[in-house]
Order: sequence, then structure tokens, then C-alpha cells
Amino acid sequence: MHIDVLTLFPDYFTGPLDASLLGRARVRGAVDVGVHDLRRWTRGVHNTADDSPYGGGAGMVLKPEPFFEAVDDLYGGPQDRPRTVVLTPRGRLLDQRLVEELAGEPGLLLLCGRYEGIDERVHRGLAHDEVSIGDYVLAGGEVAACAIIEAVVRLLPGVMGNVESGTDESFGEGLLEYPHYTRPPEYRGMAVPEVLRSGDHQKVRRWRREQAIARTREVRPDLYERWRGDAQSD
Ligand code: 6GU
Repeated sequence: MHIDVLTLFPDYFTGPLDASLLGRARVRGAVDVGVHDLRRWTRGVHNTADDSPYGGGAGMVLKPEPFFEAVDDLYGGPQDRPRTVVLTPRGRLLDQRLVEELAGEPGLLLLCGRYEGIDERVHRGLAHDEVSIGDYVLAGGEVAACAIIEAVVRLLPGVMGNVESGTDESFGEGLLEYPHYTRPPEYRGMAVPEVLRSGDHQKVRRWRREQAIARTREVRPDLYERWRGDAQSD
């Protein structure tokens, strides 16, 4: 998969993209990420990327031209342009279903906003999707773009060593994950639940499922209700 990112802060991406799973995925060629500095497509002595909003109000708005000109330069034409996602707190909430959908694309273009937002014509003219990573406000879309990249890349073929660990996890079935333990069997007065050491795989499976259900019900009643509804309709 090829992922392009347009941002005023390309430095944001150097750490996350080089580390751990993402770094290995890039070295192996499973993904190739191009981080492009929007300033390349700004004009004038000041390389201005933003301007004050029509109609007044606080803050600054990112100008449309750098986004459109970057897209013109990066791709051959409309057919060549990958699925384009604008990161914005007003977007659709990112969830595992959308991550899976994005992971099925041959490429992605992620557009990062800053300040009060991006000129609406970028949304109208370039965006296939508008995506938010949660109901809180970040200073810009960069952290959200990193979240999308990491969530998508770990689903790509050959990226995760253990194939099962890609699916047997939170949200796989609409439930949060069960608790994990490793050695030692007791630590600072906290013991590993006996069932996990019993060697009875069926009991272990049942216990994990119960834990996942109880945990989901307690911390994410919204997910729990949806899971119950899905289970009943099967
Ligand atoms: Cl994608 N951008 C910003 N600025 N804030 C956010 C967000 C995105 N998602 C949640 N908060």
C-alpha cells in the first residue's frame, strides 16, 4: 500500500513511522509512506499557508491552493488519485470497520488540517472521507493521521507475525479484549487467575469470553448493547 500525507508539520511523522511495527512494515515493503510538506506548494516570500476566514471570526483557515496544487503534482490525474481522507474533528468517527475498509485500498491520501480548519473547497473538491479519531479537539490532524496509518498498516498482509493477533482482539467481535497475564504467577500480591494456569483450554476460552463481556458491559455500555443486538439477530 502507498500512503501519502499532506501536512504543515512533516516532522510529526518521523518518530511514529520509524518505530516498531510501522518501521518494520516499511522496511519489508508492505507499506510506503510519503510525507509531504504543504509549504512546498505555498507562494510568496512568506510561504503563507493560511488566511483569515471570510465572514470574520477567530483563528485562521488553511488556504485551498496548496492542497489542490499538491494533488495535481503528486498524481497523474483523477483516476490516479487514491482514496482521500481529510482529518477533522467534524468527521466520521474512526472505528475498526472503517480501518478495515481503508486497509483494502491500494493507496490513501491523508490531508491534515491545522488552526480553525481547512477551506471548505478542499473538502468539497478533494475529500472522499472526513474522519475524526474521537470527541475531543486536537491542534491538528497529524496525530489522527498517525493513528489511521498505524491501525491500517497492522492489517496489511505480512505485517503482523502472528496472523491471529490481528483479529482475536478488541472489536474483532464487537467486544473489548480480555485481560492478559504472563510470568511471574504472583507479583506484588497479585496472582494470575487459576483458570489460566489450569491447562484446560475450554475453560480458558470460556473465562476469557466472560471477562470480555463483563468488561465491555462496564466500560462501554454502547458497544455492549450493540454486541447484544448483533448476537440476538444471528
Ligand atoms: Cl482528525 N483533528 C483534530 N484537529 N482534532 C481531532 C481530530 C482530528 N479527531 C479528534 N479530534
